[in-house]
Parts: sequence; structure tokens; C-alpha cells
Amino acid sequence: MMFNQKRIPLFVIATILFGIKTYIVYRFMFNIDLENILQEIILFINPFVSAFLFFAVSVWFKKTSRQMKYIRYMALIATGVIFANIVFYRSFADFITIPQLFQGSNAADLGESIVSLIKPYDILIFTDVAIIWYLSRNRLDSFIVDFSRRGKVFALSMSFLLLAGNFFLAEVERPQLFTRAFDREYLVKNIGLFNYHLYDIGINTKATTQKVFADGNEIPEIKAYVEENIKTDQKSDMFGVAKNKNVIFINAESLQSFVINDEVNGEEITPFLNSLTEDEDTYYFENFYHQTEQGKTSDSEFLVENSLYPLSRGAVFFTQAQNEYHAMPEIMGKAGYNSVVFHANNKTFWNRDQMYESLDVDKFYGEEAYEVTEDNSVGWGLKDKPFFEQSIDHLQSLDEPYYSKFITLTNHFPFELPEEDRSIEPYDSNSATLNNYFPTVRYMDESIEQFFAQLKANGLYEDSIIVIMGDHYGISANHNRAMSQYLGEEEITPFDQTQLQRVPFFIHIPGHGKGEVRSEVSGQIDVKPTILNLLGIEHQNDIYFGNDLFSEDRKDYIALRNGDFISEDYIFASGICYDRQSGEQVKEESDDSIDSSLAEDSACTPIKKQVEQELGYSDDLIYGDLFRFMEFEK
Ligand code: GP9
Ligand code: MN
Repeated sequence: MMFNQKRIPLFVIATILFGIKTYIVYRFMFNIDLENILQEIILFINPFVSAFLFFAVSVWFKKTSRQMKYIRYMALIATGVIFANIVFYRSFADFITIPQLFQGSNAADLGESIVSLIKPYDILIFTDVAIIWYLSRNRLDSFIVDFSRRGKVFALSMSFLLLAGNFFLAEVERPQLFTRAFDREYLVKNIGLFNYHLYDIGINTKATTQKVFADGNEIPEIKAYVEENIKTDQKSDMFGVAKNKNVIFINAESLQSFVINDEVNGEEITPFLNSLTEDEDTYYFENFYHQTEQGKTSDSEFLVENSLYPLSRGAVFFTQAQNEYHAMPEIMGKAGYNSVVFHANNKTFWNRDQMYESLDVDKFYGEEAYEVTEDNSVGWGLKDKPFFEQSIDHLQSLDEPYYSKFITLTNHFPFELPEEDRSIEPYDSNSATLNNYFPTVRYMDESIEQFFAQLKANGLYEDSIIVIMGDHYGISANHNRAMSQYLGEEEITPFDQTQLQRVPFFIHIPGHGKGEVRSEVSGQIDVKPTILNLLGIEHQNDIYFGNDLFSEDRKDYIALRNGDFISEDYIFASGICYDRQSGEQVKEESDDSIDSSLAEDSACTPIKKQVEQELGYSDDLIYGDLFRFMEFEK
């Protein structure tokens, strides 16, 4: 017999009441999207798991009165947390995060309107607390429960088992939910509000401790490295070519370079982008690499805005959103630019709403700025064609000059597209992902073409430069068999895998007339200095790790976030040093061991060391929040 009485212990009753209440709150007081049945099941389960987790602790109290007291106060405190989130949500459409709670401006915003955010019927969420309170004080006799040791251990094991089960389902539903940490809504939906708060406290404590130990003494060494190796004072003859022009930056979701000027089933995949590679007003960089990690799109944004490296784990947009930065929107802002982002997705995705504030983005047009219906959406949301179309009005209302970024969505895994939007047929291989990639890439190509036409028709084209960049790979190494079939190769080696990390980069300057295909090794780290130089905006004393793509004297390698690199001569991947031109492993003449390319010292070693140093400096800047110690000209 587990429990001494044949009665239901109060903690079980409390779990049921509190679980039901929490579920009702999830469904009716927050706006949580449920995309499939598994998500519905998880959302239903997790309130009970959390409730069981905290109420079951009560069995360890010896005295029944203590047990009752614990359950009472636990119910009250936990309901208080729910209530605080409800009020916060009404104002920010977001869940509370530790930094946001202590961030002066937000708290002040909330302070003024807090009364108007509370509704009379909110009192109902305390119903279960009232019942639990009543039962625990007045029906004490019915609950005198003296738990046996087995009962206690059983309750504890159940807690952990339930939690493990919940986390397992969450991981199945969203692989890498915890390491990638992409969206608060996903976290709450999958592990529940309370576990989400614990998680949030965890990442915050870590970030804070690292910050506390930094004092700015690290800066001179990093500055010296940058001055010597990056040569940030270089000016190319393209400096100021686009002075005072608007910048229209298109983040082309999951677009890889291998589709450019290539075919599938005998059809061109990207006719419009292909035409740009030959256009006299366009520079096309054919050896341009993405440098993102787990933060995917947000990492690419981070690279572009700061010319710093993202982190090797997690998304810097999530973990270091409270840092100070010296990002493009801020620098351009001082030069009179207005910066805006257009993206028809949930504003909390990748924590953009908070990170954009730290980057000094003036306005973020998220999902709510668009008319999104079932008809005009697929997969992740609004389709790219209506997205660009609806953005034009917003764009027209902006003060000039502006720096605007458009983040597309349709060409996102799993690359869904309704039949009527397909202009080309899928490929035929063992990978549905690769097969479906081609029609969605074509759809995006058409949407960009249409956007160019709309810009022209609305008089927005002439005074702008248009930059198009692929954010990261769309086809992961998991699809290498299908990929090798498509590329007509026997296998995908680490060398090929690295070359597949190339993403298109276009700079289109209307009326420029000197466009060409450029072959230098380049990457997302170079975007910030390149754009700022084109606009003729100086940013002296800045610390960053990329080069103006048009300058003569550039650092001749691109570091990937995992420490691999591509230089003019070599590609270093999976510990192997390759000759970039031939794709052959580099053999050291002096060394007669068979696989000398794997040896400690190879032709790749000097750059490899520099890459490690550079990534380390970038990490120091971010983890130590070192920009807060720097003075930049006003
Ligand atoms: C989400 C979109 C896609 O808002 O940017 O993110 P991803 O999964 O590509 O990082
Ligand atoms: Mn992306």
C-alpha cells in the first residue's frame, strides 16, 4: 500500500485542479498556435506534469499541517506567475523573460497601463487556489496523509518520469528545442510556462556571470588584432557610390548557390537571379559563404548587422540580446537612416522583438502588419509573393533614406508549396526535402522578380540599392545521397560539403553599369563593412571581423563557425587540408606519412590558428558584452 489511507491525497487533487486551470489559460488567454495533433497533446499534458512536479514535493514534509501549507502557498505563487504572464502578454503578446522584466523601459511602460490590463474576470484564475485553500484548512482530517518511504520515492520518481516523458515528446516535436532555443512560444507550448521560466533563469544566470567577470581590459588586445589583420581602414574606389540611397536588403530564406545558373529536369531553377548574374548593374559574388550555426536565420542577421561571429551553440539572438552592440542600424541611424525590418512571422521568433532593440532597429513589421489568410499562406506563414506585395505600402510610408530588410519565408524546410504556385516540377530522388526544394526556390525567385517590378512601378527603385543574400543552407548533410545524385558525383566529401555552404550574394545598384561576377572568397562577415562603404558611412574605432568586398587588401580567408575555413588557396574541413582549386588533399612534401594532410602541421595550419584566435576574440566580445566599454563617435 503506497499511501496509508484509501483517500486521494490533496497534492493529487491540487495537481488536477491546477492542471486544468493552466490548460484553460493556455488555450484562452494566450494566443498559442497549434499546428498538429502532437502539439495539442503536449500542450494538454504539460500543465499536469508541471503541477505534479511542484505539488508532489509536499509528500516530503513530515507534518500534515506543513504539507497543507506548502500546497496552499505553492498554488498561490504559481497562479501569481500565471497571472503576471497574462497581464504581461496583454501588453507585449509575449511571455515574461528575466531581462525584460528588469529592463527599465519595459517595466515603466507596463507600470502606467497595468491597471487597464487587468480584467475583472481574471479573478477566476484563482478559483482552484480558493478550493485548495479551503480544503487544506478545513478538511484537514480527510487529508491526514502520512506517506511511507515507498510512497515518497514513488511520488518523486513519477515527477521525473513525467518530466522526462514531456521533454521527450517536446524533442520529437521540435528537435533541438533546448540547444537552439528559437522561440518562447515554442518553449511554452512544449515544456510549459514554468519549465520555460526555469530555462530562462538558467540562460540568464550563465550570461550574467560571464559578463560580471569582464571589465574591458580585453579590448586593447582585440583592437590590435583587428588593426593588424582585418585592416579596417581600407577604402575601396566604391566608397560612397551609393551615398544617401535607400538600402533594400532581401534575406533569401535557405537559398544556396548551387541552384544559380543550374537546372532541374531540364529547366532553369532561378531564371531571374540568373539574369542578375549577367546584369550590368549587379555584382554577383559566386564564392560567398554563410557562416551561421544553430541560430540559422538569426545568426545570419547577426553576422550582417555586426560583422561579428555568431556563437558555436545556441542563438546569440536569444542568449545575448541584452548586450550593447554597434550594429549597422545604429551606425546608419547616426548618418540619418531609418531602419526597418519586414518579416511576416511571429515577432518573438528568434527573440527578434528584443534583439532588434539592442541593434537599434527603428521599426519591426511582423506578422501583425500583414493580412495573413489561409489562402495566402503555406508552411511557415504568408507566402513570399503576397509578402512583398503587401510590404510596398509600408515601404512607401517610410522617411528616406531607409535601411529596410525583408526576410522571406516560403523557401523554408519542409519546402511546401501548393500546386498552383509551382512553376517547375520537383526533382526525383530519395529525399523529399531536396525534391521539393526546387519548386519553392523557383517561387522565391519569381517573388523577387515581382518585387523588383513593383519597386519600379512605385518609384522606389531608382533611389535604392538592392542587396540579396541567402541566409544559410536549405539542404543539410542528411540529404547527401540525393545531393550527390543531383550533382552527378559519387559522394559528397567534406570538401564538397564546405563548397555547398556557398549562398548567393548580389549587390544591385541601379544605373551603375559596372556590375560583374566576382570570384573572391567572401562571406556574411563582410556585409557590414561593404554596405557601409558603399553608402560612404565611416565607422572608425569600430571592432569587426570582415572586409569591404571591393577593397584590394582583404584578409584572404572566410572562417566558418566550426573552425573550418576557406582561403584563396585552401579549404580546411573535417580536419583535412584541401587544395581549393583541385579539391585534392594537400600532401606535405617534406613529410612521407600517407595522410599528411591530417598531420599536426599542414599547409592549413597558420590560417587555422588565426581562425581560432579570431573566433575566440569574437566570443570574448559577445560573452563579455565588451561593447559596453567602448566609446563611439556620436
Ligand atoms: C523564422 C524564419 C526562419 O522567423 O526566420 O528561421 P530559420 O529556421 O531559417 O532560422
Ligand atoms: Mn532561415
